[in-house]
Order: sequence, then C-alpha cells, then structure tokens
Amino acid sequence: MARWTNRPDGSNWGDFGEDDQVGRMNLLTPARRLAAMREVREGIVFTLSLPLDIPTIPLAPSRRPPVLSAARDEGGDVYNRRDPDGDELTCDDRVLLHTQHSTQWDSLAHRGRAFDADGDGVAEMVYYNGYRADEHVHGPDGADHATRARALGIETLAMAGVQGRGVLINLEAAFGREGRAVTFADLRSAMDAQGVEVQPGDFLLLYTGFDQLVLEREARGDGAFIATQCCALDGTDAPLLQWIVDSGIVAICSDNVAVEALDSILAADPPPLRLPLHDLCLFRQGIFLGELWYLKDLADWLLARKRHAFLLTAPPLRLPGSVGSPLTPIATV
Ligand code: UVW
Repeated sequence: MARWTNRPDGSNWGDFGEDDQVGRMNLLTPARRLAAMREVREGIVFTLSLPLDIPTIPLAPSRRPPVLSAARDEGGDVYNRRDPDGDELTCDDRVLLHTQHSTQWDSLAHRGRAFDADGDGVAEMVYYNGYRADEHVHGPDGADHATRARALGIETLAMAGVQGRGVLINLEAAFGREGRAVTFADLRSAMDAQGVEVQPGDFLLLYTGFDQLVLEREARGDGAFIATQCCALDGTDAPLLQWIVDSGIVAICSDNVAVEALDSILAADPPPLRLPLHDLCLFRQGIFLGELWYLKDLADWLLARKRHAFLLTAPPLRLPGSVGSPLTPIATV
C-alpha cells in the first residue's frame, strides 16, 4: 500500500521516487561534483567542526557532551592493557554520544508532523515522503529506550556521498552579531554585496559568528543563554522559503544552533508550526540541515579573497537508524 496519497503543500514528496529517503541530495550529480572540484585552486583545507565535546555546558538539556570510557571484556577494561607475552599495549574505548550535541547533521527523520497522508480525513504522524512515526521511525522501546529509524536514518545520507560545491554567505560581515531573523531581502543584499551565486546542487553555508560566541562562552565557563544571538534565517518569511525551494540547494549549514531563528519556538504562545524552516527543509523538501558547524576560519579566508565557493566534503557517520550525526566536514579551497 502506498504510504501517501496526499502530499503537503510545497513538498516534493515522490519527485525523486516513491521510496526516496535523501530528498534534494538527489540533485548532487557527478557533473556537479566535478564542477565542485574545479573550485579547488590552492589545496588548502579547513576543518569545519567544533571539538565534539564543545559546548561542555549544553545548549539544550537533552543534548550532552560525549562520555568516553574503556571497552570491556572478561579481562576488564581494554585500556592501557599490556599484552601478556610482550611490551605492547592496547586501548579500545566506547562512547555515549548525543548525536545532536555539537557539530551535526539533522537527518530527514529529525522533524515530522501530523499530516493526513493517506487521505482518510485523520492526520498521521509522518516524516519526509510519508514515512511513519513508530512504523518506520521506531522506538523508544524497552528499559534502554532503544530506537531505530528504519527509514530516513542518517546512513541514507552517508550513502549519498556528501561531497559537492559549498557556497558561503557571510552574515556576520553583513549584519554583525546582533540577533537578527534574516529575510530573503536580507539574504539577497548580503549575496549581492559579497558576489555570491548559488547553483542547484550547492550546499549553502551561512556564517553568523555564533561559533565564536560558543567558544567565548566556553572560555568563560558559564552557561549564558546565547541561542538567540547572531543571524538566523527567518522561517516565517515566505519569499525566503520560496527561494530555498527554487534554488535547488541540497542542504543549509550554519555555525548557529538551528539554522533558523528560534522566535517561534521561544514565544510565550508558540504558533502550531514552531520551526517552519525545519518543516520546509526536513519534512517537505528533503533539504538537510547542518548545525553548530565551525565556520570562522573558512569565512575569514574567503572574505579576505572575495571568494565564496569551495569543495565541501561532509559525510555523516554511517550509523544505521540514527536520526542525526556528528561530523567533521572539510572545505577545500
Ligand atoms: C533546535 O535546536 C531548535 O534545532 P535542531 O533540533 O535542529 O537542533
């Protein structure tokens, strides 16, 4: 039985196939990857992740730094373990990893909503392309709260080969570090001023300066509330949402918390759609979101040279069933 007969307004469900799980990443063709490689002129690389234990004081209570410990077997901890018949040592470790704590990809199973996909007049809880909560995105079950996205897990993105042309818009250079919900008019003016051209298949990177706020907060060692500072996209701006649809971009990545401004989610009386840009990107269009990336060094380098495009290599962990993934993206300029 088809998962859906109705698709949400403004969605592309089915356009990439009945069982598609990677959405706009389908636009990342071999020709576009080759074009991305032609953006490499100097061979210089930039690492675009924070250390994954930062922020040490979480930005959200459910998202905590990784906890490392020794792997264990019948002999106890496999850590600084000396081989019985020699002078060799072995360390194996394990990690409790919150996949959305630090530099991360959101999978398409990260945000869904109630929608009458099967046309019976009753809304179901669904994700991109009509995949169902519980049936496909399964759990939590049992004492250990086991979960598994049997569809739309982050491994689908890993298998899509996340390498293509990145383009960076420097919103900090355009608007500073004041909290600002960036509209399409704002974005267009920054793009025009910086000579940024966005092409179908591009990864759109937005530098806001938020990575510096995170690192400054770390240096102070306080838990200051910073989530509403710096630029973030205005998910309520219809022209912005339409441009995202029309642009053909495959992902939006930023150094801030959520790519979009958090005004709706933080409002005393929040609207029904609290994260409208997440809804457009993850739920309706299959556009991946990257958050809390470390972009300062790349942004400074590009700004000084009036460049904006580069080769981006940014695979998530191939971790079956996970709804997000930490990563260490690389830009090559
Ligand atoms: C927020 O933190 C609001 O966004 P995300 O869940 O995508 O990280």
